[in-house]
Order: sequence, then C-alpha cells, then structure tokens
Amino acid sequence: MTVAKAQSQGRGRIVAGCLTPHPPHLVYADNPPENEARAECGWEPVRWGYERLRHSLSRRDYDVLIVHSPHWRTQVGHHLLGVRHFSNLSVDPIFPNLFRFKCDLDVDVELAEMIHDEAKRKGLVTKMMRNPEYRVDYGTIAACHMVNPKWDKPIVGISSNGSYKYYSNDVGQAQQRALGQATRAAVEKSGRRAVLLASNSISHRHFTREGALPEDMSQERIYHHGQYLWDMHAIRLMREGRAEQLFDEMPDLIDDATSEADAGCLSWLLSALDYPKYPAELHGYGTVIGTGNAVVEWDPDPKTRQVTPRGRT
Ligand code: 2X7
Ligand code: FE2
Repeated sequence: MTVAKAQSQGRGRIVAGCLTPHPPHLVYADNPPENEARAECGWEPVRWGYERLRHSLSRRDYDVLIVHSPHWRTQVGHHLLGVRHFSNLSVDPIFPNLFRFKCDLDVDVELAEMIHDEAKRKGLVTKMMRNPEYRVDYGTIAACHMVNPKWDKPIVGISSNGSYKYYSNDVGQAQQRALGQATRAAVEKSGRRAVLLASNSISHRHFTREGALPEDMSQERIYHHGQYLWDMHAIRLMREGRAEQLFDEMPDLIDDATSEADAGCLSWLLSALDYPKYPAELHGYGTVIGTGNAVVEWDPDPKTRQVTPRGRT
C-alpha cells in the first residue's frame, strides 16, 4: 500500500513492540531451508518463546517489521536500509559454521525515509544506506526470521550507532530516546501498522570456546550469577510495566551485565512505545552460549493485549 493511501486511512500505529534476540544459534537450531547448516535440536526455551510470539502476532494484522540491530554498527550517525530488495548470502562472521543464510528480503524504503527525515529534524545524524551489494547483518536477519519465517512482510532496518561506547551511555541513551520518538512519529504519519523489533540479548557475557557439538545443551548455562540477576530484574521491570525505570537503569545494566543493550535497540524500543506502564508478555527466556535472551512483547492496544498473570516470579 502506498503512503498516501495508508495515510488517508489514518491508521498509522505501532501494533506491537518486541524484544527479539538474534543469536544465530536459534536459526541454526530451527533448520530453515535458507540456512546451510543443519542441527539436531537446541535452545528450545527461546525458540518456544518465538513460537508463542509468532502465534500472538498472528492475532493482529501488520504491514512492516522495523528492526534495530546491534550487528549493523555505524560509528557516524544512524543509518537505515535504503534499497528495495536484497538477495544474497548473509554469513555470521563469528559463527560461519552455524549461519550461512540465503537472504531474500524486501525493504519498505518509503517508511525508512520518513524515519530518517524525522530523526534528522530532531538533530540526529542520519543516512540512508543505498549500496545494493550490502550484506544485511545477521542481527537483522535472525530477529526477522524468528518473528516472520515466511518473509512475507517488508522490513525497515535501522543501524546501531556506536555512541554508547564512543562517547558514553548517557549520550547513547539520549540518541536512542530521540530515535524512538522519531520512529513513532514516522509510523503514525505513514499510516503503517508496524511491529518493532529490538534485536538484542540482555546479559551478554558469553563462552569463549565452542564445544564439539554446538547444540549440546548439557553445556548451556548462564555464565555468572550476577548476569542472571540482571536478566531477572530487567524482565521483572518489563512484566510490571516499569519501562521508564528500565530505561533509566540501562547504563547500569550495560556496565554490570556487559549487556548488548549498549547497541541501543531496547532503549529505542522503549522510547518508541513511550515507556509502557502496562505489562509486557514474556514469551520465553533462555541462555545461548551463556548470554541471557528474553522474547518479550508489548501490545499497546488494551483490546488485544494478552498478558499471563504473574505469580511469585
Ligand atoms: O550475536 C550474538 C549474541 N548476541 C548472543 C549470543 C550468541 C551469539 O551471537
Ligand atoms: Fe549479538
């Protein structure tokens, strides 16, 4: 649908915002035809979480996935995919044995340009990425694949600006706050029904040696108790509708749990959702090579929101 037609229907909104971690192991263990490597099993608690998320999203219609990925790192500015179609092989540079994925994806360039323009208006440095030979990173592909393995929706890809590391956590947070606001404004103006994906793990201290069989789950566990405590704390804040507190504590989470949230994805998502005071649904949690990975969904619409009541966890 064109922007003009969708705008005329005045329906632009965020249908759901999701935390969708991207370890390539999840795609490997799922054995989709697009991936070369084959697995016996593995990381089911997280993959079951993705099944639940897909089922939940299937209750609502949406036009586009907007994904913010740590593994498209840009040091100068926030970049957006600006090419209509990519068809190539995406290989994980760290785990080429697990992830060699034939990628064939459509990009909603119109919406990407609208986010670009809104972000620029807010004073952020932005750039449309127009290189047709570009290999889309595995953080983008794995998150999108686990959410929509049919690949029947276009995506918008947003890079991870390196400001948390290059300047400071506070600079990173300020930038992602502005980028989230810009994303929300652009979605509303565009008329698109968008699902937002923050493609990062929570705690991120990982193993440094791979076992002989990557999917040998007898080797899979959290690395450090402090990391686990941070994962549980972050999940609790999400489930209790305390997104603003989570945003404010992000610098501590990043420093104490070596968190991949230093890519800004989760902060961008919380800002775009306007810091939900309503509870998120936790679809699944598990470790992948020791990192903490939660699949979480916020549904802004109380009419469709389904949240499992919390017990004592
Ligand atoms: O990129 C990743 C990650 N974030 C977590 C775990 C394993 C591999 O790759
Ligand atoms: Fe990662």
